[in-house]
Amino acid sequence: MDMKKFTSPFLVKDIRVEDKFWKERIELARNEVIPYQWAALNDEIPEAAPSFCMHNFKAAVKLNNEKTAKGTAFKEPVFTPRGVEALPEDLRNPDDNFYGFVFQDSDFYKWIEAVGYLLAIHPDAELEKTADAAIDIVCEAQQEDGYLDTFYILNGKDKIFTNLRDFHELYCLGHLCEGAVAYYQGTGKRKLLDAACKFADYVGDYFGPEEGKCKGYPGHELAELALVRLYEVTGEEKYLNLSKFFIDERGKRPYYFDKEHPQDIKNDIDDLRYQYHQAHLPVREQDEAVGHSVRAVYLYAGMADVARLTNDEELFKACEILWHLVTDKKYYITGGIGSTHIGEAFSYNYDLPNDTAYAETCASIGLVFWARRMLEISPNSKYADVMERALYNGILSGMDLDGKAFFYVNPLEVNPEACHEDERIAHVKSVRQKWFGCACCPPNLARMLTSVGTYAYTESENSLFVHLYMAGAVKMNVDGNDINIKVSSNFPWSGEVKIDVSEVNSELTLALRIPAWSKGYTIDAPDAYVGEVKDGYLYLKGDWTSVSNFAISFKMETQIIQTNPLVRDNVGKVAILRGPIVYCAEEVDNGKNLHNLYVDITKPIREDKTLIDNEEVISLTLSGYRQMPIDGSGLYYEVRDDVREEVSLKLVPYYAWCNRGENEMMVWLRKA
Ligand code: FUB
Ligand code: ZN
Repeated sequence: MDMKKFTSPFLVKDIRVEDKFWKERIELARNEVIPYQWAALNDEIPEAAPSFCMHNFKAAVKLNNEKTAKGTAFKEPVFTPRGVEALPEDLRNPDDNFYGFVFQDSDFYKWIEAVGYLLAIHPDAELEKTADAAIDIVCEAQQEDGYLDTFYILNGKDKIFTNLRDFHELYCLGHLCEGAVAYYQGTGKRKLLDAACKFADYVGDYFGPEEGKCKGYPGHELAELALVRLYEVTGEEKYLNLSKFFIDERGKRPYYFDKEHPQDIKNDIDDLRYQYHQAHLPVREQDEAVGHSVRAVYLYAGMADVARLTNDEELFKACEILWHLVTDKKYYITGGIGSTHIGEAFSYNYDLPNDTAYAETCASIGLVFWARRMLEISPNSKYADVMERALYNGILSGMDLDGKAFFYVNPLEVNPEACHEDERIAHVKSVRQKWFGCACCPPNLARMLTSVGTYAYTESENSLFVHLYMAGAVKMNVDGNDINIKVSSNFPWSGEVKIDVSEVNSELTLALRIPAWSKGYTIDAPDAYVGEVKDGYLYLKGDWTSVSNFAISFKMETQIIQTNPLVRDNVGKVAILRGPIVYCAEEVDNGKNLHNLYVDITKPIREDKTLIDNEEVISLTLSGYRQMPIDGSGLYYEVRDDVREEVSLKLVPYYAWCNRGENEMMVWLRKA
C-alpha cells in the first residue's frame, strides 16, 4: 500500500463549519470557553482550583531577567493523590515559585492552539492581541539555549531530562509544537513556532539514535504526533526522524526508565510497571492496549502519522491491531476509553463498568486524533464510526452546554449519593467542575471544538473522503484547480444530506461514508457517477459537469443495542441510540432509582423535540415499568412476582446530561 499518497490533514482555514450543532459550539468556544479558560490560566476564576499556569511563565521570565542563582538546585515536587504536584507551600516569595502540576505549561499551549484555530476562521484583533502578549511572555521564559519548561527552569535546570518517566518535559514540548503550529497556521505569525523549533532542536540534540545521544523517550506520549506536525509545517525531516526515534525506542530492553529509576526494579521479568507507559514491549509487538489510556492513544496516533509519512506498513499494521484491541474489547458505547481510575488506565478485556468508569475526556479526544490518522492512511468507515461516536458523545459530555463547567471523567451511570459517600467513586464528579488543578481536559476540549471541521474530511490524490456530515464547505486543490464542495445537513438529528458540487468542475472522486448506524440509504445522483461501496464508503466519480448537486439520505432511526455478554455490567441491559447520538435516562425526567426502571423494547419509541438549557434536542419516550419495593419484605425475601408500576421513560442525549442540576443518570437500562 502506498501510504504516502494521502496528503496531510486539512487545515482549519480550508473548512467552513456552518452546521448548527457544531457552529454553535465553536461560537461557544469563542465567546465563552476561550475567555473563561484564559481567566482560569491566570487564576481569575473565584472558587475554582488555581492553575498557576501563566504565573509559572511569568516567574520564569523574572528569573531570566534577574539572572538569579535560583533554578540550579532541583527541588522535588510532592506526590499527591492527584499526581506529581508542586504545592504552594512556600508563599513567602510566591512570585518566584513553580506551582501546580509538572505539566502546567501544557494548559497554555492547548489554549493557544484553540486560539490559533479560531483566528484561522474568525479574525479577532482583541483576542490576537491577548494571545500575542502571552506568547511574548512564553518566549521570554525560554532559555537562550532553547530549553523551555517552567517546572525545571524554576526548580532546577540541573535535573532536566532526568525523570522522563514522570515529569512530562517531552509532553510539554509536544503541546508547545501543536500550539505553535496552529497559531502559525491561523495567523501567519512565527514567533511561537520559532520557539517550538528551538526547543525541539534542543531536544533533538540531546536525544536520538546517534552514538552518545540519550536513548530516552517520553513518559507521557504526545511529542510523537506533535513533532510530525512540526515536520509537516516546516518540512524539516529531523522532526519526523525524532518522532520515529521516540516511537521505535519505546519498549526496548534494557528498559530506559530503569536507568532513571533503578530503585523501582523488582525483578527481571516484571514488565508491569512499563505497561502504564506502553513501554513494556516495542510498539510493533504490542498485543494488548494497556496502561494510561490518554498516553496510549496519543502514542497510537503518532505511530499512525509516522507510518503514513515513512510508508511503514509494519507500523501501520501495529496500529490496526491496536485499533481492534481497543475498539473491540475496551471501548465504551459513548466513545469513552479507560475503565479504571487506577492509573487512569485501560483494564482487562471486556471490563467496562459503568459507574466506576474513568473514560477521561482527553482519552476520547485522543481516540479521535488516532481515528482521523487511521483514515488518512486507510479510509475504512470503522474508524470514522468510532470518531463520530466519540465526538458526539463522550467528548461533548465533558462540558456543560454553557461552556463553563467540565467533566474530567465520563461514566455511563452516576448516582450522586455514591459520588459523595463512596471513596471508590471519588474520581466521579456528579456535576461538572469550574476548573481542575490538573486541568488537561477543558483546554483539550477547546482545541477539539475549534478544529472539529478537520475531522470531517480527508483527501488523497483526486479523492475527497467525507467522514462526518457536518454542514459547511471544504476547499481543496485538484490538479492545480481550487474546488469547493458544500454540504448541507441537520446532523445529528436528521440523516438527509445535500452535496453541492457546482464549484468542482474537475475529475474528482467523492467517497461518502455510510454510517454503521444507518439502516440503509438512498442516493439521488446521476447513475453514471455512482460506483462501488468499499470499506463502508460509497464512491462517486466524474467530472461533475452535468450535475450541480445531489442528495443522499441515511435512514436514521432509534437503535436498541446490547453488549457482548462477556461484559458483565451490561448483561440484560440495552442502550438506546439514534444516529450518532447515545441516549441516557436522567432522574429529572424519570425520578430517583433509575436502576429500578425496565424498558420494554417491543413497544414503539416516540421522538420529540425538547429544550435542554436552550438547546433543542430530540428526546425519546419509551414504555416500561418501575420495580417497586414490596412493603415489609426487608432486604431479602423469597422470590415472588414484582410489584410493578407502568411508566414512560424519557431519554435525552448523553452529551447533554447534567445540565438541569445534579441528578442520577444511566445509559445502560434494564430490559423488561
Ligand atoms: O499527565 C497529563 C494529563 O493529566 C494526562 O493526560 C491526564 O490523564 C492527566 O493525568
Ligand atoms: Zn484530561
